[in-house]
Amino acid sequence: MATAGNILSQYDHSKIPDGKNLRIALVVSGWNEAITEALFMGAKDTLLDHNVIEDKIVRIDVPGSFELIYGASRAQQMDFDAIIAIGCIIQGETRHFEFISNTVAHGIKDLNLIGKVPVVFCVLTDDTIEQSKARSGGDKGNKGVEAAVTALRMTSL
Ligand code: DLZ
Repeated sequence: MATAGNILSQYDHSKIPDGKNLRIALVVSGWNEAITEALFMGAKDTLLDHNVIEDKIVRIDVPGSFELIYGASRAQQMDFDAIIAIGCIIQGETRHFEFISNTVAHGIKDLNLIGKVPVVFCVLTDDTIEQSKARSGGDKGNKGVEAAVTALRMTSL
């Protein structure tokens, strides 16, 4: 699933729905914090740029990516128009990476099938921290920006 030539951080601003009446939750994992903070800031700045009111951007912190499912599930019970799940899972020496990555992807997919509020998947699953840096404000863009644009688009379905 190559993403070359599809860096969505560069997009046509005018084609994105206005955010002034929206309430968006950002569920943020604490693992690989420097990366998830950069993703969070990319997402938040993009929402502000599209007129979402700062008080209506609500951050919910969870310990790790595995807990994004529960955090997003709780957020679906609240009054949000969209939810962004932000995490960074980096390959280690064991198979933990696969279990967490697959579980989080399936968990968030399930929330989208069951719940009424769309949950956007902003979880990096990289082999190295360098790859994650490149995707959180480096030469591959910032996936937090892309997630915010996706969330805004999903609210208008
Ligand atoms: C345990 C673990 C490991 C090994 N690696 C990561 C990671 O790269 N990224 C991440 O977000 N979380 C990791 N975790 C923590 C799990 O997501 C979870 O928080 C714990 O297993 C407790 O449920």
